[in-house]
Amino acid sequence: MIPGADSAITRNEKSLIVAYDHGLEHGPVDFEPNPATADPDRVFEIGTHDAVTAVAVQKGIAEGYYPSYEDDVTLLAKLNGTSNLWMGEPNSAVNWTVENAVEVGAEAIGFTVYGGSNHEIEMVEEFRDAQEAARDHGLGVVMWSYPRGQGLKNATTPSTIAYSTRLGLELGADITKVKYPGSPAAMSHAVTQAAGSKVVMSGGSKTDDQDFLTTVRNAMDAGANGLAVGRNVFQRDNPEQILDGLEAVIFEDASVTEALDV
Ligand code: FBP
Repeated sequence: MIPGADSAITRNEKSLIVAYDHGLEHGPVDFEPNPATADPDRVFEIGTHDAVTAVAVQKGIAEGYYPSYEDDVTLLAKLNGTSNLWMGEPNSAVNWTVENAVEVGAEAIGFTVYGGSNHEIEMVEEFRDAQEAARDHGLGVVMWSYPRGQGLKNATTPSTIAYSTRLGLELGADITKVKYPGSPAAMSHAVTQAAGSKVVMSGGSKTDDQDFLTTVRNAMDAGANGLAVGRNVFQRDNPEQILDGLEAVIFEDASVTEALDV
């Protein structure tokens, strides 16, 4: 990690990234709870909320929609991604280059690595190329570190999540995005293993306000640097309202009760 490489997508060392690559990763089913969010314009509007430090999208969405928001939204280019139609061992196609992302206006890149997959070696080598190109262009690097594959499908055990954050550190990510490992103690262990590189929590499937803000509060108390969230924001009827609460918890150190009241 290079201190400050991620400064474009952090505020006071913390991040609130809105992830919007779900149309590729999960398909249109993720837009059903809030159908307006099938329109990327709606999610870029959500991304103009003061709390949001970056919006993460795939190439086609960036090329087609980001030009209208470049003054108000920081772009995180999610470089690889695979559809839910793929039934093989976990893998992720590299869909655009860092150079192309820079042309569109990206200030950071995002890259998934499925540690433990039969494709881990090639994914890590692809990450190497992207990480080094990002360094050449002064872009921050966020790793979606999601161990899975073979006997390890969707593993969120404390030891696996600690290994996830460590992979991010070892391979040169500035920020590593991991699933919540289930308890503050487990998150704290994962943060320790990141050894000063940043850790953000993945939002996961939609939960109610109290549960979601409590998990985020616990992650922050365990030393996490924020959140990269999709469904728990854009599937809500009022995404801006939960962003008000997240802003309070992540940037203003508010309690859950205070955040529910903003
Ligand atoms: P959520 O906050 O909706 O969980 O999104 C985070 C994210 O990493 C997205 O960027 C991505 O589309 C999705 O989760 C992938 O989740 P999975 O691979 O576990 O289905």
